[in-house]
Amino acid sequence: MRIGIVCYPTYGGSGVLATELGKALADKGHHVHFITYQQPVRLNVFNANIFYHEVRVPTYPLFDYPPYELALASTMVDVIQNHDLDLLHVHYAIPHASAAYMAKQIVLKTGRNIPVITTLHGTDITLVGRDKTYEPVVTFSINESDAITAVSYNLKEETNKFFAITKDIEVIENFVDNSRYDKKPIDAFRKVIAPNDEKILIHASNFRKIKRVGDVVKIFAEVNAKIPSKLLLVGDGPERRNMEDLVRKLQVYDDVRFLGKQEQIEEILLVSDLFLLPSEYESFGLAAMEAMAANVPVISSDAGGLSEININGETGYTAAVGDVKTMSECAIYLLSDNILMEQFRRNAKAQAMRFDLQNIVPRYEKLYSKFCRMVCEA
Ligand code: GMT
Repeated sequence: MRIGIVCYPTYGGSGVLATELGKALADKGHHVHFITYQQPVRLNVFNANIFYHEVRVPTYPLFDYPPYELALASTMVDVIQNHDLDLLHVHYAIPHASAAYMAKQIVLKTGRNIPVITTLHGTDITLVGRDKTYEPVVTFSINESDAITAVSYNLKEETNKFFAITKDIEVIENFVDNSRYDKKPIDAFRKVIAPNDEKILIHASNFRKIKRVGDVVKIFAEVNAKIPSKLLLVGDGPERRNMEDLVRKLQVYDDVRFLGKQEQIEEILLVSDLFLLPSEYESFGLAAMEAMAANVPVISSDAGGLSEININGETGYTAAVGDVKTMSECAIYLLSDNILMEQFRRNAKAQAMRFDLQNIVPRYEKLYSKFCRMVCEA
């Protein structure tokens, strides 16, 4: 098939998932056309089946707000027509679903009905989309999509709770490419971070308030008081500065490393012992799933879809949002018991295997075939 994928090209989970999906589809022989305003960060391989179309937004002195959505819709039309696309798959509703609706209407005038599949990822529904500024357009464009998917049962529920959705939402969970983690941890790397064999705790996110990185630091300070340990903070964002202050205030500065944005996160995860994700909300928590693929158990909140992937007492532990005490106790308990730790590592990997790309990508292919047939035959 010839598939157009629209996503955010940045480090966020929705862009990562969309890019990994495109790469997996290209490996299976599909032609994948990425339509984004920048080369997606995970699009770092050459594959003859992958095409990249940059959305350019011309500026003009009149525009305080350059109309990105129009440029995106026009680029979609161009790619649909000139590359004979079979379908468009847009990731993150805002503004991708409404731009896709517009593109669909334009090509409809030329007698072509292109199926549009919208995948909801989280904040497009739970945070941004619910805002009255966007809600009517989000509801409309989701309903106008030929198929809607959500990355967890929780997100499906949240979407139906807050929007008047008239179609069934299919849950297709996020996936991870376990083969990327099939390598030996680099001992020298672990030695640099933890020269005295300290335990390595890790967190990765976009450092937005919703991630509660402050809780990560507080949990680490509790652990660090009992167990020799290091904390790796991967990513960057608005809370970074505050976190630097907090690690100083809690006097753990020497044991915390801010690594910034990292492309090769698997190398870092493979030397880690415990992943922390105490978020206020996660529709899924792809970062935690990537940790599990690297045999790393997870201590997380039980918000949103997190308890669908992090099984309490099996792949790690979950606690209520903000319950730093329980999360710290669980971390200390697990890190203190090598046998339990080994079991949790195996459980985490088994969970990641359940969410392996080999199991999930065929579900998207099935959906594509179904909607291509339905829309073309209509
Ligand atoms: O977590 C973020 O702030 C980024 C956001 C995104 O849209 O890239 O992540 C969302 O989508 C990911 C991929 O489906 C999910 O794993 C994250 O849980 C979800 N984030 C939230 O729901 C807050």
